[in-house]
Amino acid sequence: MNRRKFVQNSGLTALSALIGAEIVFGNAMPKGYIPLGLQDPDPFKMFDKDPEMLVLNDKPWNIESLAHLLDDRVTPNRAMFIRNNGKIPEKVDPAAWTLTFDGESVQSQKTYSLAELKSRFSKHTYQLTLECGGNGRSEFDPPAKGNQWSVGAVSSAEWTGVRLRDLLDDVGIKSNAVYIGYHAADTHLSGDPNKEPISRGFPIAKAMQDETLLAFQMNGKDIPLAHGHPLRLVAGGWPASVSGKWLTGISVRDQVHDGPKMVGDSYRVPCNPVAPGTKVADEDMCIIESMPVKSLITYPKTGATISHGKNISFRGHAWAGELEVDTMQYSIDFGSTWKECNLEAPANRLAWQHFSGEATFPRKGYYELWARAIDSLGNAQPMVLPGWNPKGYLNNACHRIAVKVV
Ligand SMILES: Nc1nc2c(c(=O)[nH]1)N[C@H]1C(S)=C(S)[C@@H](COP(=O)(O)O)O[C@H]1N2
Ligand SMILES: [Mo]
Repeated sequence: MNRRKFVQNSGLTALSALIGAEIVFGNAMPKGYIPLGLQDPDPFKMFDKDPEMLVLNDKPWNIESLAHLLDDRVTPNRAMFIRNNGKIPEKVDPAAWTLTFDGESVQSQKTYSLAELKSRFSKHTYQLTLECGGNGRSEFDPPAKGNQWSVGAVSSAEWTGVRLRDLLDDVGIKSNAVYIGYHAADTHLSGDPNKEPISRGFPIAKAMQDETLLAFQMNGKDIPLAHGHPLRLVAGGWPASVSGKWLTGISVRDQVHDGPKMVGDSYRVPCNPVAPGTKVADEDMCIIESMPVKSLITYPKTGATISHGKNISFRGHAWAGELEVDTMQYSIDFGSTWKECNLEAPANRLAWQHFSGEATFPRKGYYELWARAIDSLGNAQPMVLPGWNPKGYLNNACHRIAVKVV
């Protein structure tokens, strides 16, 4: 029975128990009425998120983080954005969970229990940066449909699991394998059980990387439900949409995977730059692979006030998809001049890198601190919005914070 029907059919005593307090004038409630206290679950409590985070959508749940909440080196659950395309599965039983490998390019279909996965293959832990392809979408003009993410759809947690590669070796794949596609237990918003909300994937070469995991832990504990409990595909450095949550299947394909959100404008951008608002033909759209170089100032919080004569210490993280960040720069004069600041090596490949520095301001007044990362191939973040695309992906413009010196 669905929750709404259950609540509607419950008597006063049961409703009071659900709310956790006696409904004092309960006899005056219209029949079938759902008390507000049960209509609006507090998403911050439900998902254990920082109450400062922003709910962009509740059907499905999409919750954005803020730059200053992402200050930790390893992102805790409390500050991690949630991006869902469908409904979070309601019944998750790790003891009965299975993962099935199928598709044109497996030797034969094979199913593993979660327990088997954990006991038979070696465990690995990596810190992996996951950024939604649509992070930064809110700045595009003409605007793009979809969640209006600002800068907070990125995380870098520690994921523990087994290597997808080890499983593919165990299953046995044919030499014509080119791509994998994931299948998951979340359900389509329409309620149609035969429709997948999302089923994406990546080329075999990405599947074979050491860091591509079938993860069952995040930050040393069971993965929180909203982030894919009990099993999740995690492939850092690519749009986070390839990291399938609530993983139930992997199809090994002899062609580019064609599940929902692999085609059309979804996670694809014009192969060559186009003028804003252009209609782009399907064959001129390319699948997003490695994410572009980007950075985030996580301290201080934008709007910081400091007294004149003091230096301001700042810090944050930088990442560059499959590449490393090579140089980190900052500017206090709207990008006219840049100075280099400290940049650390990543904890491992595909983890974000920490930067820190001290800025000196010449006199009292309003300033902006801008941060710019440059990757190992010399690509720098653009100071303003990069190339327009129909769905507003890949905005890697420099992050900026406001600073007042008084
Ligand atoms: N099964 C499933 N996996 C999914 C999604 C989803 O809706 N269903 N959303 C994807 C998208 S678009 C993103 S950006 C990331 C978000 O991961 P998070 O919610 O753990 O931060 O999960 C990806 N994996
Ligand atoms: Mo995403």
